[in-house]
Amino acid sequence: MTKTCALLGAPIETGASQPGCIMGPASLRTAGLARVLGELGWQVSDLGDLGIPTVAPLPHANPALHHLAEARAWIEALTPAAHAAARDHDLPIFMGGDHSMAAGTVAGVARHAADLGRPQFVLWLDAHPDLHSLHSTTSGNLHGTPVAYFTGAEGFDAYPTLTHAVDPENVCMMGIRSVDPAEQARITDTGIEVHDMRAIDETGVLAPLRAFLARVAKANGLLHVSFDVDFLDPGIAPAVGTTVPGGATFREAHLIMEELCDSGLVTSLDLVELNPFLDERGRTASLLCDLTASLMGRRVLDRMTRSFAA
Ligand code: HAR
Ligand code: MN
Ligand code: MN
Ligand code: MN
Repeated sequence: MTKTCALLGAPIETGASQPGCIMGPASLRTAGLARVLGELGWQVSDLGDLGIPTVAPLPHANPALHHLAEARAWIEALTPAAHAAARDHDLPIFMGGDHSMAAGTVAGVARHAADLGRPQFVLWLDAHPDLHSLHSTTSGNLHGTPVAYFTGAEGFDAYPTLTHAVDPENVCMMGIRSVDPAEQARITDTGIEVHDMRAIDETGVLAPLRAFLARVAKANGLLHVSFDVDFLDPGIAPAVGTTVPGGATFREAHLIMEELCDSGLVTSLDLVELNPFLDERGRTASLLCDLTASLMGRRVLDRMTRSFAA
């Protein structure tokens, strides 16, 4: 049966310090994401872009916070939209937008998992763990907070009440290389599985990924992949406001996507933090399309029939 994929744009940029992510969904469309997935045999529905109404500023005990009211409104819009997209399609793709949107997309897909009576897992591909609470962030940039929110951490009274938290044990992070002290403390407290870039240098990406996928399969879990552009090395992916040197290479990133494809376990995807204002002739948007194609079936060889035997 033909598999269905939805594209849903979330042009949010108020969670990041630099403007530009508002153009992310448009850039992914221009790069041909729908066409590429259609050529791979997916039935693609572009659901357009979500939006929020104009909101009044929300005061907060942490005076550093930027655009709290907008973040709250985006989560309110995204959570039911992500829930419906996960219910109605085999693989919804949420096109950002900055990473604050994952508070809503993951809350929504986790609600769908709960409807099915199955656990929700999250693979977090990022330079950053995004584990601040609204009280611990010192930059006040809310793209640094979604994982704490969707794992049910304290300190989110100003965000919509979370109905279905993801168990921190069901989260796996790869590519991490910029961690603030409050985030380190939360990693230690929760025991979230974090493979920083040093670990990837030591083991490669496949061993930790396969171990995580085996856990997802054993639990009959749903798997959401949240792909932050700054997971990639800035040399291949310049279109992001928060570049950190020493990121994933072209082949490390494709190998993760190819392995995820072979697993058949991925049920939803975020493509976030693409800032087209910082791109070079669309190369980062094109790379994201190609990586998504690897996740969704593009391959060089038909490996099932490949054989080195005589
Ligand atoms: N931890 C830093 C902060 O809270 C940087 C957060 C940057 N976040 C993203 N998303 N780019 O991963 O300000
Ligand atoms: Mn589904
Ligand atoms: Mn992020
Ligand atoms: Mn990041």
